[in-house]
Amino acid sequence: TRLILATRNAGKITELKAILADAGLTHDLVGADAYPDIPDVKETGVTFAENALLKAHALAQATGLPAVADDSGLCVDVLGGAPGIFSARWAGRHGDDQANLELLLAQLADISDEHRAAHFACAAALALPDGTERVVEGRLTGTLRHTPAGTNGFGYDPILQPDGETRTCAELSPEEKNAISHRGKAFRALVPVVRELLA
Ligand code: ITT
Repeated sequence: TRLILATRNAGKITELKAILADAGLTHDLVGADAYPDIPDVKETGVTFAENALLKAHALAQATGLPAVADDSGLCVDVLGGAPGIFSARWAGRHGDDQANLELLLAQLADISDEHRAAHFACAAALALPDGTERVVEGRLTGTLRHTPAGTNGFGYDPILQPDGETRTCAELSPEEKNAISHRGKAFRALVPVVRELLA
């Protein structure tokens, strides 16, 4: 059966296909980019979980198929958790990863290494056309570099160095990132729920 990945972020779609297939899910995984006529839902929630549920429900309703959604972001301790749910549009234009990363580095320019703790957060939601919903969350903690390093991944990956690592997320292989990432943890926790509800 078909399972919609309710996101148009290419970086997320690549990671989700690998994470879900590695976890043994045999569904036909189709990104929301395959449904260009379905409008983007307004992300009016105030938490990752609320926004993930909004996106999953919108796609499940519009397609009549089960849908999973990812709402995620980077939370910086010294900024009180910002950019958080605003991570995709921190510098103003939605999805401008380069501008978002550069603005954040500029805002943290005077912050010393011992105060650069941050984490990636991901809420993974499942919605069925009948309105059934589930949501689980995952985190990856680390510290923020002063300069970007690495070319893998997307978004803020070049500046987040996971705890216990000497490399940034963008210097990890896709397999290494998925094994420890917020997204890997959240969606691996969602897999048994998908299995149970879509049996
Ligand atoms: P969809 O709503 O279509 O899923 P989006 O990019 O708008 O796509 P979000 O609102 O969840 O998704 O924003 C997530 C942002 O957080 C994303 O644009 C990145 O800047 C950042 N982010 C999330 N996960 C990340 C990761 O694994 N590595 C680096 N940055 C990440």
